[in-house]
Amino acid sequence: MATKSPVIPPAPPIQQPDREEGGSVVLERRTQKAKPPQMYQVVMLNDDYTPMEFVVVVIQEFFGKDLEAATQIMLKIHLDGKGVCGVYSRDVAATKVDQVLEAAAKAGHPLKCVSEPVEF
Ligand code: TYC
Repeated sequence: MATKSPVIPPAPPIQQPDREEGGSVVLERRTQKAKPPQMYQVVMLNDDYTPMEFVVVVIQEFFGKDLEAATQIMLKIHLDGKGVCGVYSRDVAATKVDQVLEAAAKAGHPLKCVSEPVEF
């Protein structure tokens, strides 16, 4: 006696989510992208009195440079009249300026630096 195998009905087709023609989904573009924050460079100024060694130590201490990099920056300031020691957010740059001016005043040197917005 032959046994009949059960008849399995075909599975219904799987419903796909609605898509644009070509299968791509278009996301709405934002009208305006967020601007990156304005950055500030701390510029140190040359003078005739502050010892080179003091400037190198200050650049190492407050701008995280090694001896080699700090010496290069100091020499650039000495030769060109000014040089960038670092680039930071506005508040951090202002703090760096305060720290340098305080250290210089304490040591009796006229060393000056300023912070200015970075142009791009
Ligand atoms: N010109 C100074 C000198 O000959 C050295 C110096 C370098 C001073 C950089 C300030 O920001 C400065 N002793």
